[in-house]
Amino acid sequence: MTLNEQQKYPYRAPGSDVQSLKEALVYKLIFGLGCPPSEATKTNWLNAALLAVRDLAAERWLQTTLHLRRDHLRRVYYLSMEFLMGRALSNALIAEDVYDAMREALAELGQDINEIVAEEGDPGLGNGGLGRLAACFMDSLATLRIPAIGYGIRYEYGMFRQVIENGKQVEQPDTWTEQDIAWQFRRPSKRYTIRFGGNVHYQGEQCIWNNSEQITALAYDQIIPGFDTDVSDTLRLWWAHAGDVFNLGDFNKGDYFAAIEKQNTSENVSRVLYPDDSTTVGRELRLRQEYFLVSASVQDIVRRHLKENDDLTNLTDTIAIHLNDTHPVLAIPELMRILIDEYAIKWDDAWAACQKIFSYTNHTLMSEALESWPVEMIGRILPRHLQLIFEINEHFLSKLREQGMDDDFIRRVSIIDEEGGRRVRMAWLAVIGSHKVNGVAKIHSDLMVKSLFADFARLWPERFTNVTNGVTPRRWIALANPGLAQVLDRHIGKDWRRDLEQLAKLNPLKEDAAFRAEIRAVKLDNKRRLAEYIKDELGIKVNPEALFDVQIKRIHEYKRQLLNVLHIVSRYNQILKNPHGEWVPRVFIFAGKAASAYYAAKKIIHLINDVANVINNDGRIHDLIKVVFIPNYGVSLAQIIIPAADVSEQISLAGTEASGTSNMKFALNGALTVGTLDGANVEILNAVGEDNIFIFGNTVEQVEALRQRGYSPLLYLENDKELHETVMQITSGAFSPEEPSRYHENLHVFSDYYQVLADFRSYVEAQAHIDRRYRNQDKWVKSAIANIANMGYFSSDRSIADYARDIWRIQPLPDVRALTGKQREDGKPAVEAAKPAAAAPQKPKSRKH
Ligand code: 26Q
Repeated sequence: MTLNEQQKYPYRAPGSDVQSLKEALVYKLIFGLGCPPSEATKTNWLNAALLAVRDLAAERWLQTTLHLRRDHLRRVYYLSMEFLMGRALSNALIAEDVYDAMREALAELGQDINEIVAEEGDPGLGNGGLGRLAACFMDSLATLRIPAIGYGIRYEYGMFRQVIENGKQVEQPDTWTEQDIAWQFRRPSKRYTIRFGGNVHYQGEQCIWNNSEQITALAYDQIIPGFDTDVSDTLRLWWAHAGDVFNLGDFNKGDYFAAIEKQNTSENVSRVLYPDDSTTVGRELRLRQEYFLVSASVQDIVRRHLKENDDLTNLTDTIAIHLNDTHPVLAIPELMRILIDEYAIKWDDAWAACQKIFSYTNHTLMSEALESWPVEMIGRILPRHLQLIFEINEHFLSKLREQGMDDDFIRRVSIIDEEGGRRVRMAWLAVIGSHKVNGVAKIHSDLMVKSLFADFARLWPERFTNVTNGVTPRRWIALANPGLAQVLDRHIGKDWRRDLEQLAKLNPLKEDAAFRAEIRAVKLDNKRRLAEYIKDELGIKVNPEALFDVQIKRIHEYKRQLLNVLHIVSRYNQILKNPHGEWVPRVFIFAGKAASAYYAAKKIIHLINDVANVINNDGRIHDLIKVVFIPNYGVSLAQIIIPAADVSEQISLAGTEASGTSNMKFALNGALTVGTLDGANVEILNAVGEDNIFIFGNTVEQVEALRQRGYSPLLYLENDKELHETVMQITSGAFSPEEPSRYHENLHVFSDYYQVLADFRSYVEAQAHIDRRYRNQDKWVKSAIANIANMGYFSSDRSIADYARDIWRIQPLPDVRALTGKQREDGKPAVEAAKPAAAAPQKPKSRKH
């Protein structure tokens, strides 16, 4: 807090030593939660710990805000329909550097920190990669001292809970808000009216939007503490409240239930996350959700700007808004609406501002996942925005006509798709309204300008760029793999947490047998931890000495879990034929959710479980293969599984996986990748070297050539006996004897859109190569170390530094401590910079390693 603030409103800042934390825990239990310590449940202790560590973070958080307000600094706003944050407590303890102190404090109070940490639910406010990327980015933004606010929706029901019944996925509601999470601040004063429907008319120049249905967006804030810095950022999640629709008219008519019903439909907006990341559902409620997020956020952004500045003339200096995929792209017409209709700014000025302010990340090239909405639906729900979209399009197209572009080109780049029912192409709107558009891995960004956005890349080549994804080393090593973290600390120091390129120092240690033994021991420990989890959850015993082969991600045809299953079945067959061969015992581990309406993906889950059931119970193979499907994949489960993996399966059809991010987490934790030349695998290959990764399968060019020629899956069946046998077994019911036709027609192997059969042989060869390599443990561990050592580039800190420099043009905040030191004439550091002295021991020196 500032000096003035401290004098005016005296307070005692919390301490972070063991004794202070103990006192804080007990204080929070009694006075925060009204709970006698002797009767406290694990959840009570969890909430007390969350409140105590929140106090530690809150001061720096407010300080960041005051600083920004005073200096009118530029901020980044990251708009995303999804944030998969993972558990908050453990992360905050790491960021605040009080993990060990809190462990001791809890222990002295008779509590085990592991149990308390595990008590916290894992808010599943996202589908997969895109949502987790947003979370890694928030962590890096704060750590890099970049002033930022993430905006999202506080869904009442996040991603469904997955249970497996008789081999099949069953979805259960995720009621995460029932566990009252002490980490978030409710902000009753931050509320905005969001309008839907109604009609528009003009009064002179002025456009009026009337008779709309209205709901209220309420803010919930979460502190994002940066690691080893005095800066904290904010995640602001919006929650829908019916508020004003509870209208007097209905009440007076005595129609109490009509009023309640209306309230329910309005509040539906933040009720549930759409659990589908593959096809755009086209549901009206989803469109309402997108607008709800966008409208609340843009209103909040403009309000904040006007609080800190006199008018809107310098808006483009103070804000950068980033669109995480097209889901929040209505932010563009929403900002246009506010500037033009509410602040009477001229069209050209408003549009120029938008183009400076917005940037957009594309996460997929697959046409079925590209958003487009019927013109009719947007017109009904957002009549003013439809007008604005048409006008944006008209301005854009008329310029092209002036430049002499032909009709065919105009038709292709028009925001409105006129074929088969008029639709608004959201990606087109995003490209036209942004100054930068990026893909998420080199190959993906290249393909993006060659395929999806080829026409736009001809118009504006400089607009398109690449920012390869990254992952935060704080969660994905320090938290998930404490054993590895300790080894790293001992050998290369602690700085890798903030500067992941430090890992390169491990390269020479490959030759050190003692170091290799340490790395092996850590891996074995992690495998034991996972084996225990599998025993507890599934009752299946797996051998931690076996090779752990892992594929965990959304279940989707393009990710080709089916290819993995075909290999397992063919390996099973080979073992039965040659039981005394040199087989490396393997545990095949799967986890992942299928969209609830995605029939083929659900069938794949069923098949994995059927195959597991037969193989796991076949005594003839002497446990050489175990197959496990671990239910309810999410961030917390990933933290247990990834550090235990020997092999990471990244086997999507080349050209379909934009980047992948679990591939990075695995390699960073010393797993070797078996993968296609797709997404970030290509860059991982370059980083770790071809001896330390198993690449197989057709390239993007070969995939395309096969498609052009007319892909024929039968050809592969005819030419590969082993493959033929495997496919026939599955489709004739060898793994589903109680229902032999279960996989008759559902596996799509005969259309095989994702060319599973074409890559089968090369995949099986790569797997044989893996066996040979694994038998030479020394060589294997050297490769594992090569992976860890060369993953420095894939830190989300590097990604965010790229975005900050090339896209957002934003500087990190200066170190407040250093800055205030300079401001004083006597050269002494200002009090503002230091923690208040009384009862507030300065952050332990260990912070500065
Ligand atoms: C869209 C409209 C309606 C309903 C849902 C959606 C929707 C929701 C989520 C569409 C897509 C998603 C998620 C996509 C996603 O996670 N993509 C992944 O993004 C990662 C981060 O860039 C990449 O690493 C992955 O390759 C990419 O698949």
